[in-house]
Amino acid sequence: MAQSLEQQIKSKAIEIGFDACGITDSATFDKESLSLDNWIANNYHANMDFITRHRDKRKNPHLLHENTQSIIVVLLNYGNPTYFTHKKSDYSLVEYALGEDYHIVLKEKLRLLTDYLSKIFPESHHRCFVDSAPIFEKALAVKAGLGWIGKNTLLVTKKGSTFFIGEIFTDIPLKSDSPQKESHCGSCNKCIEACPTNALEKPYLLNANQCLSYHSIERKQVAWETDIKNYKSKYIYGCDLCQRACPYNEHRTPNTTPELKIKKEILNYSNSEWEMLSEKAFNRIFKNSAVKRIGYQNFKENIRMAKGD
Ligand code: B12
Repeated sequence: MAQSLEQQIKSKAIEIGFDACGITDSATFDKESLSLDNWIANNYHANMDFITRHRDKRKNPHLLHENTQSIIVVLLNYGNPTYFTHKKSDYSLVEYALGEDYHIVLKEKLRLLTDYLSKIFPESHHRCFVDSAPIFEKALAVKAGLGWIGKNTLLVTKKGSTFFIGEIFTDIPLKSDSPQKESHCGSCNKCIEACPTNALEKPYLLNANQCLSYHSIERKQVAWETDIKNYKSKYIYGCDLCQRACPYNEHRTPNTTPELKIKKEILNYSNSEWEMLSEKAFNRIFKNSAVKRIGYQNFKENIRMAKGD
């Protein structure tokens, strides 16, 4: 039997290297917008001003890309489960940052998929996004049937949560997948218990002011805020504690994307090599990495904090 158009698109996405692909419509995000407004009103977003802007576009996908009929959502596995047992240093970077910048890696793959769409529908228009636009990316993935929102607020699948989310807004009308209706977290609260700063105030609610990932990646100034300084963590970039505690991540498979493999210095550097890291070495190691975005000074400060100086 011939494959449906939707099946062909999904097969192509897998052929390109994505791990999952689902399709959903472009309806407005009314419920999620309300949650976001409350979240911001409670100042849970800390200093992430970008999240307070373009809320109209976040709510209504049509304002982001005119005539959007369908949204193709993809997942890309970034898991590197052997990192912890193989690394030489006590310090850690989060798994998503061990290889090259995911924004670029995903966008290149998404472009291959839009080339394919344009071949079938030469008159069609598309836009690709990865973590850089006002979009409810996790909610979109749930709507496209790819997983559920876990108590750690991340998109979780039965194969774990170490997946990036990317999407294509297109004016091609496509049949939507059934949304994932239920959470499979059950009575498990391991992610909440694992957070050393109680950033997960309750299931599904993250207070960024308390989140070590926020502080180590998104803070504007070099110095850490005094009230968070007491929490010792060996992470020098981001934090994966709530993900590592998740039982669904126990059996996650290593990613198969060459660009997301662990850079050799990240694996082989000793404590003292990280502590003595020069700006030149920082720029070389993190040349094509998302880590470069935080800058040398903030990265050094993260190392100083992790060392406990
Ligand atoms: C801002 C942001 C952050 C902030 C805030 C995190 C957060 N939870 O919002 C900080 C800097 C802390 C952060 C950290 C991380 N991030 Co981030 N981040 C984002 C970003 C840009 C926006 C997220 C957002 O909209 N937050 C606003 C709040 C309101 O949203 P929310 O917490 O999801 O709230 C929703 C739910 O709580 C839900 N809700 C509320 N109540 C209830 C009740 C129930 C029962 C249910 C089911 C739902 C529910 O409604 C809310 C609105 O949708 C997205 C990209 C994007 N455009 O979506 C990436 C994104 C979420 N981040 C990502 C990653 C990888 C991370 C880190 C793992 C990185 C790291 N290792 O350090 C950590 C994880 C920390 C965590 N537990 O969330 C990935 C997650 C992929 C996945 N599998 O889910 C994303 C999707 C980027 C991408 N394209 O791949 N991030």
